[in-house]
Amino acid sequence: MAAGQNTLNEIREQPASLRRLAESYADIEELSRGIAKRFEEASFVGCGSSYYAGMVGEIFFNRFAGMSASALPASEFIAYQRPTARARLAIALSRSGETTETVEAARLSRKMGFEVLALTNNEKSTLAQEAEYHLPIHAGPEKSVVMTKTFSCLVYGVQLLAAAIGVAKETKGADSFLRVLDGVPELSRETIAGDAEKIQRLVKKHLNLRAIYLGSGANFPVALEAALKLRETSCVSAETFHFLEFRHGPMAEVDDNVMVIALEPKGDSSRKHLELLKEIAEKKGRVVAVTNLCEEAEEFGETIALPSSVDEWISPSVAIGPLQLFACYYSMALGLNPDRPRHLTKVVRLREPWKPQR
Ligand code: F1P
Repeated sequence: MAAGQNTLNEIREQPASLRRLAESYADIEELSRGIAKRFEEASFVGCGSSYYAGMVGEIFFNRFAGMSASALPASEFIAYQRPTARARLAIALSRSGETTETVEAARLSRKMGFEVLALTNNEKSTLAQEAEYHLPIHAGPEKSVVMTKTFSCLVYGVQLLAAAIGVAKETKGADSFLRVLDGVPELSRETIAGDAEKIQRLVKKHLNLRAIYLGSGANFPVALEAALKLRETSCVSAETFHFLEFRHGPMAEVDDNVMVIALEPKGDSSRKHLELLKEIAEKKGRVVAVTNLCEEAEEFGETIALPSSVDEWISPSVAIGPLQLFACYYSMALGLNPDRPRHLTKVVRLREPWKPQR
């Protein structure tokens, strides 16, 4: 199979994976009601892309599920998390369900008296077997080392779960958000079926520039994931900042050797974000905005279009698609194979699992 074909296929398969997930989560009300009743806090843990999906989960749980939530890389959770008096659910995210730190974080959670909910793409995995609750993400097999459709499914899974818990708790806005989430598979299809040739042209135009990604709110972890995709597939460095933090230092880096990829679905802070992007362009930075505010953004930069109905809340499981394509084409343009990046393995297993001294 040609280099990159697995990754490309898996990116394109994600609307179907998301649809399968939506169908299978149609009956999560009972689990959600149980969580709503029994737990006050949620701790998301994972590694790499799965950790970033957990960061998305933190934001949606705080916003819609009416639970106080936090996210940590599994290794940091093992090192620094302490028991709490409040009823806590640990939510462990992992494509493989076998990553050493994530499995150990789940075991430690249970020792500390938390219960564990696992979201994985492998029902037979250690994590799925050891957790009190397991929600499969139904992404289908992923051959590429890098996560694409599994990331989108993890994100969509935590969005659906947050909304369903919110409905059980009668949290403001949860009901209508759950209905809007129905549209995600179709919006993802529309977005990915967009102008692939344009993305390839943008890659050629911006190859070998320094890469900076910007995002805000629930789209900040998506910007982290987009940058990680570029790093993993193309072996280049890529930084990520919260939108308006960019003026507080990083702006000094901007010149015509810098591309700024901005994740800007319409949202409450769009006007402020567009002002910043304009300033970056005035300093000769090359702006590429993933946005549905195309008319405004095209005054100073290039755009990758999002469907008009995608707002900042629905965006995380939709807008990542074209950025995955960008990273994949970038890698191929450099003559690399995004399916099997150097130095990376699909599952990180530590030879001697690190156990905290407690
Ligand atoms: C986590 C992960 C992946 C990454 C790489 C190594 O895996 O960090 O995000 O792509 O292949 O492992 P998992 O716990 O989600 O299986």
